[in-house]
Amino acid sequence: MKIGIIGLPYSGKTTVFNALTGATAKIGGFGAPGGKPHVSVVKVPDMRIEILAKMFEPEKVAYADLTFMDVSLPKGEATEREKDTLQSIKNVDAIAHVIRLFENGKPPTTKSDIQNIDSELMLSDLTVIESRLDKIEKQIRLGKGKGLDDEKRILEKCKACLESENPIRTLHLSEGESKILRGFQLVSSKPMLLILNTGEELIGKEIQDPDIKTYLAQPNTAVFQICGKIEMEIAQLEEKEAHLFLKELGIQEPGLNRLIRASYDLLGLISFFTVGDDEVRAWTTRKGAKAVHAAGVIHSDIEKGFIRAEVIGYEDLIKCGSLTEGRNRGLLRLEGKEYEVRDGDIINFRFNV
Ligand SMILES: Nc1nc2c(ncn2[C@@H]2O[C@H](COP(=O)(O)OP(=O)(O)OP(=O)(O)O)[C@@H](O)[C@H]2O)c(=O)[nH]1
Ligand SMILES: [Mg+2]
Repeated sequence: MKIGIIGLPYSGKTTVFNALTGATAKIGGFGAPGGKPHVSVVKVPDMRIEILAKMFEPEKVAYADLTFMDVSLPKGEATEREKDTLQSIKNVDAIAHVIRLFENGKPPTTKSDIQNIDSELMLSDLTVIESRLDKIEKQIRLGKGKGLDDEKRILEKCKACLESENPIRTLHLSEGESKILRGFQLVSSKPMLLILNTGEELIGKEIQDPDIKTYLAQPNTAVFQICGKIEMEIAQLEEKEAHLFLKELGIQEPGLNRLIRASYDLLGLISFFTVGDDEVRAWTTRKGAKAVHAAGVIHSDIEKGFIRAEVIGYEDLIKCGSLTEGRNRGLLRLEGKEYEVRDGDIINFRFNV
């Protein structure tokens, strides 16, 4: 999974990026050298993996991972920077928009910052959609419009949404409609995590801002609060020291852990596990995914050759202490293709290639 961090200049994108990933990218100096976004891959912390590793003592332990991309771009023409930013986030799964809530001589301008970035995203999508609709109409005039009806209808629906100044993520789309739109990589259709980057004085206090509340009521939108500056400093300490520091400041959990939960919720993701002497591993899939699709997360051959899934819930396995005991108690059971995977399921896929 990939999350693109965007925001206005000096909102603290790189600071937040460093806080979340432990990277040491340069602050106040735009992007990485060469004009590329900063990229960092972090493992998704999960206590369950650690406990399963104790039970199975595997050769290898693999966590799910998450890629962050900080799209702080080099100084240049404002329009060029915008274009590059939009290009960079076309293939992310979610957008994290960093908003300055700390004072930097000027008080925060939350509402206009949110609107500013959203307008950019919407304008970019509108251009893509209008250009495609023009082409479709031309095809229709030439009598070659067969099979383009669905695409035209859904693009018109998106266009109307954008023209009423709502991002596409606020539309309720069917599975089929989403599929048609996927190829366009529309940036305002991506789930949005608003990152409220606060000053130290707001650590542990929930921000009460009516503009943020209104925004939050939209579908596919979530809010996450962090004091980027402090958490960046903490992320650069040794683990033990970091714990002490967090405690002292009254921060319950490092930003990364909280952010991961927020993004899993926002994206409707769950984890399932595969276990064995060779490897204990976490995988990510969507809430509501069927066993056969979860198999496809591991390998397309397992999806194609799916026979059955042997499943036990995480809590059940812990209660039983082993797979054998789980089987004896009937908690480790066989499920078919249509079984809906639950968060924490431990699965062994039986398949045929
Ligand atoms: N007080 C305070 N200052 C912060 C915080 N986060 C960032 N800053 C300061 O804001 C300035 C810009 O931070 P960056 O992280 O470089 O911001 P950016 O959004 O990546 O900036 P560009 O890449 O240049 O667009 C720096 O001077 C930071 O020290 C914060 O939480 N509190
Ligand atoms: Mg930056």
